[in-house]
Formats: sequence, C-alpha cells, structure tokens
Amino acid sequence: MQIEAAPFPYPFDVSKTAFVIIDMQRDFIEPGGFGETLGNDVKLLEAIVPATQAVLEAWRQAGGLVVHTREAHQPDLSDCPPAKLGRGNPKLRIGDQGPMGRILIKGEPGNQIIDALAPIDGELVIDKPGKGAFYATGLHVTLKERGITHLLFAGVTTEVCVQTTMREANDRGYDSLLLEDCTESYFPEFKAAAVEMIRAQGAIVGWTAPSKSLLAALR
Ligand code: TIU
Repeated sequence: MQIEAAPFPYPFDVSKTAFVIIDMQRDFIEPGGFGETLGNDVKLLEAIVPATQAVLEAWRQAGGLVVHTREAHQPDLSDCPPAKLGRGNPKLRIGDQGPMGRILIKGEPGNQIIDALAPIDGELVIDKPGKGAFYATGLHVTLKERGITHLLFAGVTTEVCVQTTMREANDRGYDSLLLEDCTESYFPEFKAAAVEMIRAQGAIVGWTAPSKSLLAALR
C-alpha cells in the first residue's frame, strides 16, 4: 500500500505498521488538567478528535496494531525528575490535586484517554514519564517483537510529545508518517513549523499527509 504524502509517497504494509496515538488524555484536552495549568487554551485541541476517531476506526477495521500513549507519572513521583517538576510557572504542578485528580498521575481521572478514543482489548497502552514514548518504556522492544517497522502518528501536542516521539522513532530506524489533521498544538504556528520540519530535507524525520490520504489507501 502507499499513502499520498509529503515530501513523496509513503509505502507501508498494514501488518508491519502501528497507529500511534500520542497523549489524547483529559490532562491535555479538557479544562483543569496539565495543559491548562501551564497557561494554555485547551479548547484548540479537541478539533482533531473526529478525524482521529475516523482513522482509529478504519485502522481497527484493517486489522492494524494500535498503540495509545499517556504522559503519566507514578503517584510517588519517583519517575519525575526535579527538572521536569520545577519547570514552567504553572498554577498546579505535576502531582498536585486538581479538578480531575492529581495532575499527570497514573490512574487519576485526568490521566485517562478521552472516551472518544478509548483503547479496546488488544491495543497497547504505554505510560511514559517523558515527552518521547521511547524513553523509559518498553515500546521499542514490543514493536520489534511484533515486527513493526512503520509508524503512523496522531495526537498532542505536535511540537512536544508527537515530534519528540517521531524523532526517537527515526533514530531507531522506523519510517514514520504524521497525520496532519490528527495532531494539534496549543500554538498553531508551532504545529505548522513542526509539520514543515518533519518532512523537510527529503523526510529528515518522516512523512506527513492528511488523514484522507490514509483512508483512501485503506479503502
Ligand atoms: N505542554 C505541551 O505542549 N505538551 C506536553 O507537555 N505534553 C505532550 O505534548 N503530550
């Protein structure tokens, strides 16, 4: 199969490809979570939910592997470096009690993936303490065991957790593609720049394409 993509078409085989949805959790998308405590307007992010849901349904239908990630810390914060805890000037810090439970803590209501994109049986859910999904997780080993060589990306935020994970994936030898209308940032100009820099220089990090190109390939 092939997706019409930039900077050139992206060939892939469903059986060797995973759809990776980065951090579509309440902490980033709903008011009262980590995203809002950092001073962001979280309303911007929900726009990608319908397109991401459409891809998720099509990918499940095609029998492809789905990976969901969550930015999540242990309740005792043993996996949260002081540098991360102290960064920024948030109203509430990681581990503080907020309206959706403790900010960015595993198991809390705010840390759950939004209902519209909730994982189902057989899908992988990776809790990650960093911005990248490969750091301090078993993701690379799990993907290699399953023969995965290609990754399709959706999720938030484009220039933080999505781009970091795509760069980690690139250095580990995966061919990655970012679905442009299935990713968003609190800063539209940062999303636009991230999309450009990923596909620049002959796909230096990976490919990008609108979700309709993937849906057309799967039909
Ligand atoms: N703040 C921000 O843009 N993002 C994050 O902190 N994490 C993710 O991108 N998931």
